[in-house]
Amino acid sequence: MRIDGIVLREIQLPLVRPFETSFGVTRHRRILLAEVRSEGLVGWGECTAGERPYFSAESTDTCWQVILSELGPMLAAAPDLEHGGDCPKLFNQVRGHQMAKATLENAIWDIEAQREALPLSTLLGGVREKIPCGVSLGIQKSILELMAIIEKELAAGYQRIKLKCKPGWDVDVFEKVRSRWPDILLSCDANSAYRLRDQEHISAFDQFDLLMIEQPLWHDDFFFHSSLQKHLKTAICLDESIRNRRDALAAIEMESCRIINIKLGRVGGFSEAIAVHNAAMERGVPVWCGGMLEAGIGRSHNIALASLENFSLPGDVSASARYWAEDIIEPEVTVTSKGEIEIPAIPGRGYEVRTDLIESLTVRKETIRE
Ligand code: OSB
Ligand code: MG
Repeated sequence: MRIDGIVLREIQLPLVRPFETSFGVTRHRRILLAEVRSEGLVGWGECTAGERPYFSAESTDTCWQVILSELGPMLAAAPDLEHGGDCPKLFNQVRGHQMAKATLENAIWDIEAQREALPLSTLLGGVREKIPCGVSLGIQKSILELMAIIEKELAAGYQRIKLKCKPGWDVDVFEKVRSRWPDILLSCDANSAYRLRDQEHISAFDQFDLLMIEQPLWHDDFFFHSSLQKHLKTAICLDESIRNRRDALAAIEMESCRIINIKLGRVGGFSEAIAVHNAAMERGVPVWCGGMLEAGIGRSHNIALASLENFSLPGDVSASARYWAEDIIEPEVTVTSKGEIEIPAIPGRGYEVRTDLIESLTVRKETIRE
């Protein structure tokens, strides 16, 4: 495919309510969108980097810089690009910067699905017609407020509740939630808030029958998660630590986790996400699709990815309205009363991009051509 041009832009979008994790509070998103034009088709990519480099080393601004100065020009000049799957090799010389790479690679898959007139999920090898959904609930001002939110999300049908946690917002919270809802699928996500000295404290989580404890220790660690997992009944799930297939293999081999969260941005795009998925499936390790407070384009890509067979646990991909007053796609993402998202069965990403709305939200824009 010939690349005719890439428009990189930043949009700003306020969240309907703040989202607090152990690493900070997000109120407004600054999201990069890549619009790749090729032979009459337009593919979209959404960058999942945070505003600050707190989840990983990348941020909205590092991605802007790397796409403009390195990856965008490489893509615009690519001699014989045919598939989304050709991108990792094309970008190989640039080390790291997975979220920046994913922004462009995913746009190429988006184009390829249109070119082949296949639903993106089918192009990726997906087998599901709908995906099971959970919600990720940020740290709240009080347990009472959290309980009210859980009540609402369960009534909406969501199949799993994930609680963000950190020292001081963990055991007491799990205790209250578990005693009110003894049977729900419940998990927690520490985003690396604990250290080895907390091992006894984390072991106390075992009494709450959690589906998993997500990323309790360092963002880049396998070794100490492996030793912690030996002391826990509850499965550890790794998020931040898994940047590629090799990481997944190491984590599985070392028994650093029993479940893997796959995020498109964190692993560098659809190709590597599929590779992580396959490696985990071959070894009997279930995966689920994580979220990064995406707007509609990223959300639609997550939905397509989660149609693959081994995405057997409810993920963090949920309805647009939980995050946005108005999403940048049409229709917005909705969840059935059974807590499922139906995978669009139409060619491409399955949702229209609202270009006028995007234009009005744009705060900076650059065009990249060969
Ligand atoms: O660790 O899964 C995470 C949001 C921002 C950064 C990291 C994480 C999250 C979430 C939200 O948990 C998931 C969502 O998009 O709903
Ligand atoms: Mg996480």
